[in-house]
Amino acid sequence: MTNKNCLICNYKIKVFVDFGMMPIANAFTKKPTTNNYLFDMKTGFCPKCKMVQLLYQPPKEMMFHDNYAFYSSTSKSMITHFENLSIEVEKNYLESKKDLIVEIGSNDGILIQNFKKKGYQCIGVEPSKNVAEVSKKKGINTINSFFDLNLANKILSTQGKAKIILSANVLCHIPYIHSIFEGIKNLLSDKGVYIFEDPYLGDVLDKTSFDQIYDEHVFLFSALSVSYLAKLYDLEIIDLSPQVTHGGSMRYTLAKIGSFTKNKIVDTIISNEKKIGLDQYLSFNKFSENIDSIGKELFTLLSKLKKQGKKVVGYGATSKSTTVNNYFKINSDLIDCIYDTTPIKQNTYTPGTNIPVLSYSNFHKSNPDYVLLYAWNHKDEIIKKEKKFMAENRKWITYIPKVEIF
Ligand code: JHZ
Ligand code: SAH
Repeated sequence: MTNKNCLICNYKIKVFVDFGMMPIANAFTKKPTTNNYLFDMKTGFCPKCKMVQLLYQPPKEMMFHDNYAFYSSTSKSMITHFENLSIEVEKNYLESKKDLIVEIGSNDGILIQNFKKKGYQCIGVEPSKNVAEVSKKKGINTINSFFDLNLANKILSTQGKAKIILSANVLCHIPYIHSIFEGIKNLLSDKGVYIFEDPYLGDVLDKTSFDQIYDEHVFLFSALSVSYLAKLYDLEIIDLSPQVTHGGSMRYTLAKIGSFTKNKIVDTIISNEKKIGLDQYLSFNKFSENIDSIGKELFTLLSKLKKQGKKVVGYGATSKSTTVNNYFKINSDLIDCIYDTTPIKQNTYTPGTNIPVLSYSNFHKSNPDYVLLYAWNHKDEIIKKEKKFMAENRKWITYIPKVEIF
């Protein structure tokens, strides 16, 4: 059950990595099981509009529901990142406290809470009930639904046009992206902006961060593919800003064509994308080879450490780890357990590989020899936090951009 044509422009997609059957990345189970829902995970490139995408994504309700396992505020550096984003948005685009700000995929309120504190009119749209509840408890007006054209029109008829529409690590999750863009086109005021950020294709290829590919991430954007998409809705990219978050992201600012002066960086980044081949199918062959070498090296290293009787544990039961573990066949024979700070993930088993996920509060008692850093995108924050503990003759293992012990 795969889609052979591009979700953006309907052109025939060219496959570049076939991950095989994969579980839902955040489907942690209460008991070990071999009975997971699996889907065929293939990644493809559209030679026409340059969009990188999954050929199939599980139904949205299977991924985003009443027990969604990812709570945005588990990272201190992400809290700071979004606070800084709100300062920039206020400085560059907001004019009056009456301006309406709508955030798509507001999760526990990590971003929109900053605008609420500043006294702006705010709406968060968040379909996963448990995280939406956290946002509601913060006093944020949160609509517990999926954003689409219908919801955009409903907000428009009750609240009027939005000055700012935001989404962070959300747009790349949504296959019905045409409905989202139609909704944004209607809801956005003529002098409004849609600002979103998502993992950046350029970084994914450069760092071989293949684990950004899992069920939730149906798209991997570039400025090239986003500008094609925006144009279909009379929007254009007026600004781009590379971010270090999630291992390398891009912040895109979109507005109605002609309503703002375009920052020069937009053309610079687009020409650079052509230079590095983000518009060419051939560029993805190397990526695919790199993934396989990382896999072989990581599996060999973990098997060797196991034979030597070393204790290896994981750090951060990330969504990304589901791709790593399932594609490379890393299970509880190689990794004793994974420690994580998120209560809903604790005392569960990883999807498809049944590695126990335990409370972070036990990490320091566990006395590991090696710690596999699944949450590599939070490396700076985590290394700083664990400096003292890891100094006691323990080593980190990473696999992005290459397998390394440090
Ligand atoms: P983290 C999720 O990806 C899913 P994930 C989603 N698809 C997406 O795009 C991004 O987020 C935004 C834990 N942790 O941020 C918390 C510690 O235990 O890499 C999390 O479970 N100790 C929406 O899941 C996990 O690690 C710590 O000190 O790949 C991190 O998940 C820190 C910092 C985190 O996102
Ligand atoms: N913005 C936060 C949350 C990212 S998690 C951050 O950057 O950390 C992705 C969120 O998007 C989830 O909470 C999920 O429930 C939500 N989501 C998925 N599809 C959506 C849709 N159609 N409309 C709004 N939110 C959606």
